[in-house]
Amino acid sequence: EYRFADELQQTPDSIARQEQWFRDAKFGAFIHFGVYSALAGEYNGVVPGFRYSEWIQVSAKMSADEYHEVAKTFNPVDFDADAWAKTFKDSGIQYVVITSKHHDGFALFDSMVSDYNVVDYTPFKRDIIKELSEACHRQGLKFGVYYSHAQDWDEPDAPYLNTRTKRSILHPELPEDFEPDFDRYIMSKSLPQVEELMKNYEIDLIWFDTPVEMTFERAKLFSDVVRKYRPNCLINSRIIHRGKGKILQENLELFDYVSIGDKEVPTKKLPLYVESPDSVSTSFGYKAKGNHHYHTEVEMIHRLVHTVCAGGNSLLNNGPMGNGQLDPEAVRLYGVIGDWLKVNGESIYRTRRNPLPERPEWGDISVSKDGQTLYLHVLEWPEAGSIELEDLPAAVSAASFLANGEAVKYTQTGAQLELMLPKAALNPYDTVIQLSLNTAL
Ligand code: H57
Repeated sequence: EYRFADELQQTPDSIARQEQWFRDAKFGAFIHFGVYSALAGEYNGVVPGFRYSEWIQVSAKMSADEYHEVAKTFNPVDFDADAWAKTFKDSGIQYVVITSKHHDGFALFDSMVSDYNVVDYTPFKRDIIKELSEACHRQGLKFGVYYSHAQDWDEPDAPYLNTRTKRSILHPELPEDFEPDFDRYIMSKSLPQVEELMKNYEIDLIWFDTPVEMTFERAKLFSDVVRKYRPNCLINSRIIHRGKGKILQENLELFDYVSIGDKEVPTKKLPLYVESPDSVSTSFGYKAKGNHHYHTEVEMIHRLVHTVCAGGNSLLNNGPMGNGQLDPEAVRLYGVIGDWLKVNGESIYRTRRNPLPERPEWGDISVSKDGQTLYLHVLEWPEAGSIELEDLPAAVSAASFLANGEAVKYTQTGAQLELMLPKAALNPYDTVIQLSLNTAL
């Protein structure tokens, strides 16, 4: 978990960049797609216990050469960027972030810097980043790329996250006295590839991940190249910070918003604008076998609501399959969220974090940007027939269900509000009540 000091201040530039679209968007799709998608959690009959299928090169102890043999057969023939973008659009998603290069080092775009990419290295030969960026923009979706700027298991010079990732397994051909040189890797691959992405594609956001051995000076090289080509492109905090620990004020010039821990759902309101990298399942990459399960419908909607009410976006991951089709269970769960948003979207999009001091025990609270409308998300329907709100520093002028506009009976005594509710919830996941206020909060 992150620790946030209340006095941290994002730069005016970062706030302005976020306000262009990001703070209103709330719901994005994260996509983990690559060579590992085709393995689907299994290599040579072995299903490693580690839950993330995108880590199979390490968890199945594959050398880089062995992984290359799999990469050479990567051929997602059913990939249809327009079909993906339409599915996301129909589910209420506002932006898409796809792995342009994960820790395995394999790029999903046409790179002049390294031919270890989908166009030059595989029979598929199509530029997935180009096709998907264009399809997303045609649908009016913002488009972002994940890029692993520090870890790269294909490059002997790149640093590793932990001791389980062994250079001697990935690169047995290296002499024993091999001295890795991180800056040589940055200057020869990761920095020039980020420059290619910025120059050659329409990119609205870049999602760096796992900044092992990332100093301020190194991270600044990346933020400078992003700012040089695409001044409006958002940068996430993992350019320099991991998904845990303390955020430093002096690093806030390097990024625009904070990525909290993987699959972390914020439980209290947060001082900086955040994004939660969530997933529909226990893995990010597609997994057909092994230690793996999906979230339920109710979990999905509650996770989105809590994230938004704490002051952030949910970047909800799906792992497409090796044939290029989306995972049907991910599509189904996105659809459930999308159907709920079609009725209740006003309580999510363009809202701001809960302005009251506490989160109520029956659910959570968001507020319209102008502070005039509170949205009460009743996540646990009360058996008692009523819910209460304490410490409400404004008079209520009207209360109604967002889904059908029907009035909700209430009594207000000072800062104490009681709402009388029917026996049954209007929605099995989250029934939203909107309160009009006489004073903006
Ligand atoms: O891309 C997703 C997510 C957004 N961040 C990545 C993940 O792949 C980083 C996750 N880091 C997880 C992690 C922490 C320790 C090691 C992995 C094999 C056996 C054990 C490990 C790997 Fe561990």
